[in-house]
Amino acid sequence: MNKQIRSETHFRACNICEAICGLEIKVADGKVISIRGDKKDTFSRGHICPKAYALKDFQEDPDRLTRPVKRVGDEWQELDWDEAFDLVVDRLADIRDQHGRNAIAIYMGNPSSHNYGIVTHSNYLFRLLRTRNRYSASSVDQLPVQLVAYLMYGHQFLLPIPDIDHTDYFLMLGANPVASNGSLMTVPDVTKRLAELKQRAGKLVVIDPRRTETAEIADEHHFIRPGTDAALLLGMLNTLFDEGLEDVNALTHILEGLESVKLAIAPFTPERAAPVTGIDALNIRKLARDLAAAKAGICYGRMGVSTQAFGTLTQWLIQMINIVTGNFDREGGVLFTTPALDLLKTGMGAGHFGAWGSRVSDRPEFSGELPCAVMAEEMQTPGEGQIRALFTVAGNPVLSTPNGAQLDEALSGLEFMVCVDPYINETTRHADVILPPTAPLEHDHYDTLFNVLAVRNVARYNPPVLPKPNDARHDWEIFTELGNRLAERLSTEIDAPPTPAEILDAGLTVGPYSKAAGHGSELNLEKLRKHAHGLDLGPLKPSAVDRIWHEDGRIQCAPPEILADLDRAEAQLFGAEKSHDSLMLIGRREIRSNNSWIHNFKRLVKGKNRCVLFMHPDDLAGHDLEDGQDVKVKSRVGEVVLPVQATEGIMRGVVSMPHGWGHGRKGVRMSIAQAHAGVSMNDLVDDQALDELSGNAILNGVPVTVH
Ligand SMILES: Nc1nc2c(c(=O)[nH]1)N[C@H]1C(S)=C(S)[C@@H](COP(=O)(O)OP(=O)(O)OC[C@H]3O[C@@H](n4cnc5c(=O)[nH]c(N)nc54)[C@H](O)[C@@H]3O)O[C@H]1N2
Ligand SMILES: Nc1nc2c(c(=O)[nH]1)N[C@H]1C(S)=C(S)[C@@H](COP(=O)(O)OP(=O)(O)OC[C@H]3O[C@@H](n4cnc5c(=O)[nH]c(N)nc54)[C@H](O)[C@@H]3O)O[C@H]1N2
Ligand code: SF4
Ligand SMILES: [Mo]
Repeated sequence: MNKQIRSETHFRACNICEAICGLEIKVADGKVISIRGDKKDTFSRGHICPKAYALKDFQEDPDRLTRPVKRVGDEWQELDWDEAFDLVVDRLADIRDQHGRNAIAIYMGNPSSHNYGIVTHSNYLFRLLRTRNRYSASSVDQLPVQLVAYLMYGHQFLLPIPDIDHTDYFLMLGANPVASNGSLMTVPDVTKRLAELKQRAGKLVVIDPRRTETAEIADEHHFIRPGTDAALLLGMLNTLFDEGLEDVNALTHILEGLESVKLAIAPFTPERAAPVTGIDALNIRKLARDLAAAKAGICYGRMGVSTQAFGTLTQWLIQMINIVTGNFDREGGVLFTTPALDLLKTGMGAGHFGAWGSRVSDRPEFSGELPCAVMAEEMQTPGEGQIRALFTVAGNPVLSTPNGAQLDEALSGLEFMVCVDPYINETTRHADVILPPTAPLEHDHYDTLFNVLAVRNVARYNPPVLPKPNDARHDWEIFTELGNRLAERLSTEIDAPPTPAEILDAGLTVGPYSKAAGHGSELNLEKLRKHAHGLDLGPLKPSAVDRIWHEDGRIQCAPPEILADLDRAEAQLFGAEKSHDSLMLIGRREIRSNNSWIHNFKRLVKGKNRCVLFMHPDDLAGHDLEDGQDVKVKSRVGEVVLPVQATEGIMRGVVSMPHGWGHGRKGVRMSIAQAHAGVSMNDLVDDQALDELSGNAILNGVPVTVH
């Protein structure tokens, strides 16, 4: 007779990507038996993608570390937590005593922002270190977006978010949400929302050097030469002024510097942008006119336009185009969110820029972080302030940051390295000590950051799905423990922090839906607990007049740093002779990967090899190459070999490969990933070529040759 297995059902947001889908997770006998989309989730409405099952695979992965380990030669020895914490604190304190505080570097990776315990507690430790060598995945990602928000609106996280559900015209540059599920636009179920846009007779227009999954469902798609979006947007803004299409009336009283902008961009006509971008002048004018004519429209650009040579200029132009067309702070345009936990008012600093430069090549800091492209040179160049030790949290910079091979080499020369990470991967294999946290389903969850970026105001708290194993530590507990011990060692007094849930509760009760803010009923943790499927707090609403962070309450349209960068654009984008020998390499995301860390799960890597180079058939023919052949791709800094795949879905002169592969390095202990190793795109990305203004990496538009 079959034994009846009693299962329990849990609701939990997925923490893998920015879409934060609600999941229904069934558990029996302490094991996950099914994961489905939560149909009752107010925000994601049952949406789910194949990556969600990785939460089960992650939980059960025999390669995942559950106890601290110490490297002894090529071997790893288990430690108990006490020993591990003492070892780490001793080594860090010694190095700090001997070489000064900047000798210890910190790198924080992407999952840090999906893990609220890391958001609330990492600084409990890191502020004690007071190092200027702080790095994160931001400088291979959205740094220009934050910098522009800081300069224009006064706070690095005051970001206008596309009101996708109410727009009539969505102009999208360098983003592929159908594969990525959206970014700096938390939008579960994006494909359905884009279909709804079309049902209301709205339009989706995509600008991308590749005909992506998103371009496939768009009304219009224009190929663009990689790295030239600033020229396109300059041509569009120029058209808006030139043809009198401005519509800033509602904002006039809070706009500062609009006339300077008009003057500064006057030389950059669509006619000049056409040969640079490959989009003809008439189409550039039409894009500007269509956006201006829409009842409510959006101009939005993500990875493809943030990680290019003029990333900051491009992100500024996107803001300016939304402002000038009247779509900034308009329903159906782009708006600031009103999150239940208002990070801007509870601890997230407004930011600062250029307060110091990196030691070796004087790249500017932003909000206390240096560009991660300089990490290796800061490790390898002797002198005072040289990095001797590295602390990584939820990051894999060897596969994720420019010139990964050089960083790989630099890590092997460090005196000490500690990683808070569950895996021995391409980066953490260099560690002296690895401190593995509990798995996602073993701790509670709140999206501190992604609720700030969501296309609706929403809030959702989830208790743990599975019990915390004996003798395991959450990420936040690791930081608390290390912080306490380091404080003692440094004879510094610190107050023990509350738990993440207590911090959340306190934040909610001073937030915009609290009694303190005039709401009849208090939104606190207790109330959130009663709404397992999330709480919908309504659509985005105009609020800019009260929200601009600058002291004078005005939007700074013409930050001097940015206007000055127009000279560089004139010289390098419009003035330079184009080389036609090399191809331009761009990146690619696909639905079953998430950066570098979910290739160890069989169901996500099975099937044909995805780490291939896309190339136009004409370029293949021009290079005497055949579809399916292995090719050598070379850049200034490195070379990789991978199969080439012919496709007409990519612009001539452009090739594309995904990042996050390259698991074949010696010492990695992720058996399935190693069996599907691929090669790393970042072995080709140049650490010396950056967006000069922000220091952000250029991951798109890397000159390469293919043999
Ligand atoms: N060429 C190229 N390079 C790119 C990009 C690109 O498009 N092209 N994209 C860039 C972007 S946008 C990003 S965000 C970066 C990502 O760069 P990284 O953040 O450096 O890399 P990830 O692959 O996200 O590595 C995540 C690490 O976190 C660990 N981890 C997962 N969950 C947890 C957790 O809950 N706690 C802890 N402590 N650890 C955890 C994993 O084991 C893994 O080691 O890559 C960038 N690099
Ligand atoms: N499945 C999956 N989802 C993810 C991730 C993942 O790795 N896999 N990573 C997550 C992370 S960390 C992030 S930051 C987001 C990123 O989310 P998105 O930005 O939406 O994703 P990408 O696929 O990087 O989109 C960049 C697009 O820019 C195009 N592009 C390249 N160069 C240029 C250019 O010069 N101009 C223009 N106009 N376009 C260009 C590329 O062809 C690509 O289609 O995705 C998140 N979601
Ligand atoms: S789209 Fe993102 S958040 Fe949603 S299930 Fe997939 S990985 Fe998770
Ligand atoms: Mo990212």
